[in-house]
Amino acid sequence: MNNLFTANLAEVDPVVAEATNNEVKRQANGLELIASENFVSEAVLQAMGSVFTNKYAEGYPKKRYYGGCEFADVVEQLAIDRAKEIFGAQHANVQPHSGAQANMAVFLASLQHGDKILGMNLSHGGHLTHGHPMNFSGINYEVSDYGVAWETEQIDYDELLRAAEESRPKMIICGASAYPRTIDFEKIAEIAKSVGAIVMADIAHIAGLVAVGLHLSPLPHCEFVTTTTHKTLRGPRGGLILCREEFAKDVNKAVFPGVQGGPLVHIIAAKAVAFGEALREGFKAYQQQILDNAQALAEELKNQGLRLVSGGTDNHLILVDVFQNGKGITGKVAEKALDEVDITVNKNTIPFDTNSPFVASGIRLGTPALTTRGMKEAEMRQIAQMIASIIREPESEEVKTKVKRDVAELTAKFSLYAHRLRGEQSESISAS
Ligand code: DSN
Repeated sequence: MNNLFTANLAEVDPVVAEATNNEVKRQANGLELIASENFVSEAVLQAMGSVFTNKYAEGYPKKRYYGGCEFADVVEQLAIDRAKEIFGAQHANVQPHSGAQANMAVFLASLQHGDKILGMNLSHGGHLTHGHPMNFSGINYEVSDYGVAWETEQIDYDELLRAAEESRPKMIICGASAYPRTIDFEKIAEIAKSVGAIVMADIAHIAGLVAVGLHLSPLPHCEFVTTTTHKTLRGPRGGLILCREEFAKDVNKAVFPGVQGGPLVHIIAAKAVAFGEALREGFKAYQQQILDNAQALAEELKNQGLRLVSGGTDNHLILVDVFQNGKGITGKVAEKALDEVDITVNKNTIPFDTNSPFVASGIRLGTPALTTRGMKEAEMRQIAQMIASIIREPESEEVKTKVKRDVAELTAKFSLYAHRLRGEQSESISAS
């Protein structure tokens, strides 16, 4: 037993160890362009893999249901204080296991079963938890939706006002998972006020940008702000709720015991580390580089003749219409062809899509992960050319061979977690 307890992963479980090593190689040797992914620092990885995973700590700092929580209290309080400082929030709950559970807790804290909600349509860039019929949000509440205008492919605030006046929701949900433009939280809050609704802003994708003032903050305008912690914010996989003090008690009760049991203390420790990183000098420059990279990628994709939904981007993500009303290829074909050359993207519906979500007319690209690796505008232009050549000729073995080689050459210049394969303890990832 002792041997097993102290042996390393490769000895105890070679299959999992091998899969883990293969995943390190996959991440290092490919171009990660999934807009919701990022690479955490070695310090965040270490906190996630710490002995805090052994600890039960139901409750909140200094008010726990279990003994032995004094160090769990240290990391949770640190995460709370840092989250409040980053976003200028009066209250933070750092326990949600995910963005979906953060959203679920806000619903529980502020709505009654069957209340009306108004959320952004998933196919226009919204999220499952914003009222999709297959999700708790669509099952337990009466949903209306809003979306983007046909001509601009940007949020139609007049239509949002009209929809709010018609449905008189108790809550408007804003924030998106595939929307490349700035969201006017102030205007949405004004609309909500005019119909007596509250607002939940889900900033999962743009949290890092909001943290450093490179996207408007919803905090002064919206009652509830939720986010994941692993996208632009570059922390561990998890959720976070921010609100004013007046809602603190209800939010805390909704998270625990409302929708969760024991918090993941190891993840909360890693959130504290990541939030500390976000407060350091360099994080704003990192976020600015994400934006600069997205601009460079978008411009070169357009130069290559590709159509971008809404014509471009204001944030970290780009939606490319690869289908072009049947003249091009589907998102599904594009995703697979790019995968074959080690460029990772996801197929994505575009507004008013005529293809199903499993096929989709678009692909979604984002720059947070490659920016963490240290890539800049020149690399983005090169990547845009690679993507365009694959989309133009997805069947060509000659093109695929060339692009795969180019990807290998590029990734070799920007090392990532290489020490993990060598079995070394730590080495920082390239950027920041
Ligand atoms: N799955 C996330 C994304 O990719 O945006 C949203 O939850």
